[in-house]
Parts: sequence; structure tokens; C-alpha cells
Amino acid sequence: MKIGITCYPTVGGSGVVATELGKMLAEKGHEIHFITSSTPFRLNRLYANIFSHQVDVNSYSVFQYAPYDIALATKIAEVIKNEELDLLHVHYAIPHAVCAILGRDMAGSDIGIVTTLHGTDITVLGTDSSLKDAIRYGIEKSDVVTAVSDSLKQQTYDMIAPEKQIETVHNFVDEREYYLRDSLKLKEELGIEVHEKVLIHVSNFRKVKRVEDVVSTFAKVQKKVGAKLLLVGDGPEMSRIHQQVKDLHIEQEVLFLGKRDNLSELYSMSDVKLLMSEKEAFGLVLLEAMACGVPAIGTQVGGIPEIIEPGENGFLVELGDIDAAADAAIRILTDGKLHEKMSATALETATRRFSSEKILAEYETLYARLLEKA
Ligand code: GMT
Repeated sequence: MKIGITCYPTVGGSGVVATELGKMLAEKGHEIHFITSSTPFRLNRLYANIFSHQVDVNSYSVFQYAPYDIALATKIAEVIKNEELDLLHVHYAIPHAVCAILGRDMAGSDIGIVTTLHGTDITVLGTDSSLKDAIRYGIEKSDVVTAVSDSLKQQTYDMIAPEKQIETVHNFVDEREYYLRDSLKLKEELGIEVHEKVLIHVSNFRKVKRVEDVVSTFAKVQKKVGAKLLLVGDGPEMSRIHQQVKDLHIEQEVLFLGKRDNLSELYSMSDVKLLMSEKEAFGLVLLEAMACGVPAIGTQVGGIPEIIEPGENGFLVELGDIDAAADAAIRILTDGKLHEKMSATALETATRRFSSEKILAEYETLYARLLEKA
């Protein structure tokens, strides 16, 4: 099949999923055309069967705002025609679903459009009255709509009320990238003692991630267990978190690592993953950690309970319940047998329940259904 993929190419879960999906589909022999504002960051080398089409935005001085959405729709139309695409798969409702519909119309084509909802396109933007109707339009005019969790599917019905069937297709990780690696040397380089436990949090440091709860949880844990906290990523909350760490006098115990490429190695040296978000449609970082054998503690929010099985591959806590999160972490960190069992189950969760092979097959089935209809 010739598949056009549109996503946000910069760091972010939806772009990661879209790019990994495109790479794996290409390996299976499909021809993939990324139509994006820049080359997706995970598309870091040349791949056979993958083509990248960049959207050029006119910045004419009359425009108060550059018309990116129009430029994207135009590029989508061009690629549909020139490359004779069979279907389009767009990630994130706004503006991508709407641009895909406009682009298809401009191309005079009737190819199928698959839209995947990722989370904030519904849970955050869906509350904005200037976008809500456009989101509903994008969903209703797509041929197939998927959500990355049952929870997001339900939230979409509750908040947007589209007259459209939405199917859940969970996220996946590339097991060839995320696996348990030898990370002893890196642990030493980071100044962490061999016997010290490591907790990790990876995010874009936005308010919804509640990184302050991660730090407060860790502050309690390190009073009982010798441990370090790795904070990986960057974002708007960063300076507040730095201040919190200072106020708690745990500067020596918290490592701010910024944005990193070697996530697999960092997970491999970690004993527990913390995700204390107030909104999380799926929580791809949980799967990435689990694929490296790291049990997770997460909030009972959004799609997180679809990944974490309490007592099996981690623990769930109520939003903001720092005491429960700290107790759960201390349990895992001080009971070697429990950690070993949870680590094995975590690995199984990532490689069986959410294996790339399984999820890819689900998408391919959707695509085949669309082509049959055409
Ligand atoms: O907020 C983020 O983490 C980024 C955002 C995105 O659009 O890239 O992530 C959303 O999509 C990811 C991939 O499907 C999900 O794993 C995240 O849970 C989801 N984020 C939220 O719902 C807050």
C-alpha cells in the first residue's frame, strides 16, 4: 500500500508513534510518505520505502498568522495526486484531520482517511470553543477513527459527541530499540553508586504531567532508601521543578538530564518509573520503561490503568496521592523478589500485550478494510 502519514514531527508521543508506525510499515513493504512541517525527529537515517514531503508555509507580510493549515492541505493534495496514495493516516485531530479532508477534496480524490486521536487533541483542545466543532468535523468526516486507549475513546464521546464509531488501537514500542541493556558504565558516569536505587520520570514537563508530585514522591522515598531521581525531558514547568528540588534540599539526589536520545539505557539503569499525570490518554513512556523491564507507578488517570496492572507490573495511585506513591515505590525498591517479578511482568506487558507486531497488524487490518470499501 502507498500510505501518507501526517503528524507533529517534533518531540511528543503522537509524533513518535506515527513515525515508528511508518518505519515498521515500510519494513513490511508498504510505501510511506510523511507529509509534515519538518522531517520527523525519529526518522534519523535513510529508509528504503520512506519519503518525506515538507510543507512550505508562505509568510507574506499581509498575513498576521502564516497559513500552515492551508499549506498542509495543499501539500497533502499534491502528494495524493503525484504519488497515487492509497490512503492517508493522520495523527492528532487538529489540524491534521481537517487538513486531510480538505487536501483530499482539493485533489478530487476519494482515498480513505484514518485519524488517530492521541489525547490532548481531545482532552485539552476539545474544551476550546474555537476548536471543538472543527475537531468533531475532522472526526466525522474521517473514514476510520482510532483512539490510543478506551479511556480516550470514551472521553471523546463525552466531550465532543461525534456521530462516528471510534476504535481503540493501543500504542506500541519498537522492541528493537527499547530493551534491557547493560547500563552499569553510564550509571557510574552519572555518579550513581552501584547499590543506589534509581527512579525515573520522562516527560515534556507540562503542567498536566504533575512533575511536582514526582519530586515530592521521590523526596519521601529517599528518606527511607538510598536513591537517585532521573528527570528526563524539558518543558515549561522546568524552572518551577528546579526551585522545588532546591527547597526540598535534594539537589544532590536529583539529576536533571534534559532531552535525551539514549532513553533505553536510562530506563535500563532504573528500578521504578513514576508517572503522576493528571491527564494521560495512554502514557507511551510507561511502555518504553516496561520494555526495559522497569515496573511503573502511575496515577489512576486516562489510559494509565489500561497499562499498569496493580501488583503485577506496578501500582496505581489516586491523582496527587504522594504518600501512596512513595509507599508503593519503597515496597518495590526494598523487596528484591517483588521487583524481579514485576520487572518480568512489565517486560511481558510491553512485548506481548502491546507488541509492535500485534498493534501493526491491527492498523493493517483497518487499512485493508478501507481499501476493500473503495
Ligand atoms: O502530552 C504529551 O505527552 C504529548 C502528547 C502528544 O500529542 O504527542 O501525547 C499524547 O499522545 C501520546 C501518544 O499517543 C500518549 O502516550 C500520551 O498519553 C498523550 N498525552 C496526553 O494525553 C497528555
